[in-house]
Amino acid sequence: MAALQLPARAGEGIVGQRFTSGNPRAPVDDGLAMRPVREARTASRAEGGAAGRRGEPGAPRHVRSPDIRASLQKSCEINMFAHKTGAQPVPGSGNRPRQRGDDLVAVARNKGMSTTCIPAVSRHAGCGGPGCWVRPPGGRREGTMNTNLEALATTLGPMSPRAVAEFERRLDALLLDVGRDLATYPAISSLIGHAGMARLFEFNREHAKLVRAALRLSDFELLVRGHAWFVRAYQAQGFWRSLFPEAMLAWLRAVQSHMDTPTAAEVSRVYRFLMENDREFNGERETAGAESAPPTTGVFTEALLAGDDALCLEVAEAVLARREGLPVLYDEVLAKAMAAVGALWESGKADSTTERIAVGIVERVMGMAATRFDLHRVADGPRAVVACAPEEQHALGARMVADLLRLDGWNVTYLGASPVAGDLVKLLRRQRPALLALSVAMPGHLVEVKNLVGAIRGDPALDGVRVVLGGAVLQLVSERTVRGLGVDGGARDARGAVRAAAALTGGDRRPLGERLSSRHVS
Ligand code: B12
Repeated sequence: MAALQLPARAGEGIVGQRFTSGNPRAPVDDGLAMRPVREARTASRAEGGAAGRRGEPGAPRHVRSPDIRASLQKSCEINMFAHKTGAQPVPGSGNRPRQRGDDLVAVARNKGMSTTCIPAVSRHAGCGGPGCWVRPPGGRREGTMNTNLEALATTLGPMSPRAVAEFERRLDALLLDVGRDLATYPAISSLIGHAGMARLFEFNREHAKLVRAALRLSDFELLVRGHAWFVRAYQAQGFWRSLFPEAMLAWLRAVQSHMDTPTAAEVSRVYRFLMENDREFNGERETAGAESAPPTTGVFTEALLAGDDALCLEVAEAVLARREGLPVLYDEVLAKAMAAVGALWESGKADSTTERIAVGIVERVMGMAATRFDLHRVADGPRAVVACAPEEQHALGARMVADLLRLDGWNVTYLGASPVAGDLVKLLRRQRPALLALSVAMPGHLVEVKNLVGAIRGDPALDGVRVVLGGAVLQLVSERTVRGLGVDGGARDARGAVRAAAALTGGDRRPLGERLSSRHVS
């Protein structure tokens, strides 16, 4: 097999192609994250890689190891179970190759649940195809409020490095001032409705991080998308529409009183823009946030929202019984169910307890799933550190990436949520891993990524560390912005993370499924 031609580390103009997803319709879905599309496709066919699905020409033959036989038997049992309980036999148990979702059809019917939602599990994040409700990578819909404002917002930048630095330096003082200003505003309690002051302060803090990210990364489209999200989501949390221009006015005043005149003038442009276009940021008219309305949910999601941990575990077992069960469970069932939970929270249809219960159940499911595979440290495997970005609390995705890398033979150190940047760099110096995988959900934390990557690049001892980025934030930011962070690559799901890791570090080129199935223990 021809050796992979890896492009130089940065700036070869293929960042978009480095970003892999499990999506069969995505430009590159073959684990060859670093190659140009045409080359990657050809090689993928030659390797009988992920492009060759079962039953298709060029697909790898199904290796019937005892483990896989056990899995198949388990799937058959589920089909038989559904059959006996009077449900339709699961299609595909005969001649047709089994489809993703079949096992779930069986479980759902057995539970007397609707099956119309099942296809949700067979769709990949960001494919933009019918039924896909996750924003396609960098995608937005033409003619929406966002598109117009995003175009307009590009005229805001770039800001001078001095203005950006001063805004960052004064951020705590600005936050205090804005908080005080709004808290003493006579009508504040009517403006924040039932949300409470804590929510208002959270809004101020998150807003500050967003503006800081827009300024530092010079991405004003991100500012528009982020602010549109705030207006939509915080209204659903109880804020009144008219709070937003009031809050922007408080920021403008604080900027003008705390910053030097020339730099204040630059940053004021941002606040004037947000105030002048306030009516355009009306949550009602915001349609680009397609993620807020999943048309399909799925059995797992229904069970998760109902807090039915037993059913969640049952569905997960059914998914695990398939080939590539763990990656499918992670990327297509758990991640999508959690995105649906988030969409409901964002639109005010689910509260924070539903979200926390869902996190707890997903953690249990992951704990169960991990016992079915050999995830022990591979002493002689390549080393990886997997962590959230500093300040980032969304850790489930990072944990999934850590599990799949372990499954793929990596020797993983998992740090989880919110690592301290300086300590992370010290750990990298001690361990000298081949890979650092960083997970980010909130756009504000991209500044932390940029700082961290800067520290790594500036340290000769860390020359060999490749950095891959992933997480929900990739649905919000442009390729240009990701490129500007200095990372080596990335992917939109956990399977893509494994492929990108292999591609970046010259790892195993066998098809992912083949590599993963060799570590199935039950
Ligand atoms: C659960 C949750 C929380 C939990 C997290 C608990 C935990 N232990 O992780 C808690 C309650 C702490 C939380 C807090 C907040 N959250 Co929250 N949260 C979520 C929710 C519902 C699910 C996240 C999740 O676990 N998803 C499942 C994982 C598996 O998905 P994932 O991270 O995307 O990972 C997949 C891929 O991205 C990829 N991947 C992930 N990491 C990596 C890394 C690499 C290297 C690679 C290659 C790939 C990769 O593989 C994974 C598997 O496919 C999301 C909704 C959503 N759409 O994501 C909101 C969401 C992310 N949260 C949101 C917000 C606003 C917040 C809060 C500000 C407010 C709040 N009260 O909820 C705080 C901020 C916390 C902080 N500073 O980080 C918003 C962010 C919106 C935005 N545009 O900024 C979201 C999108 C909700 C929404 N729809 O509005 N949250």
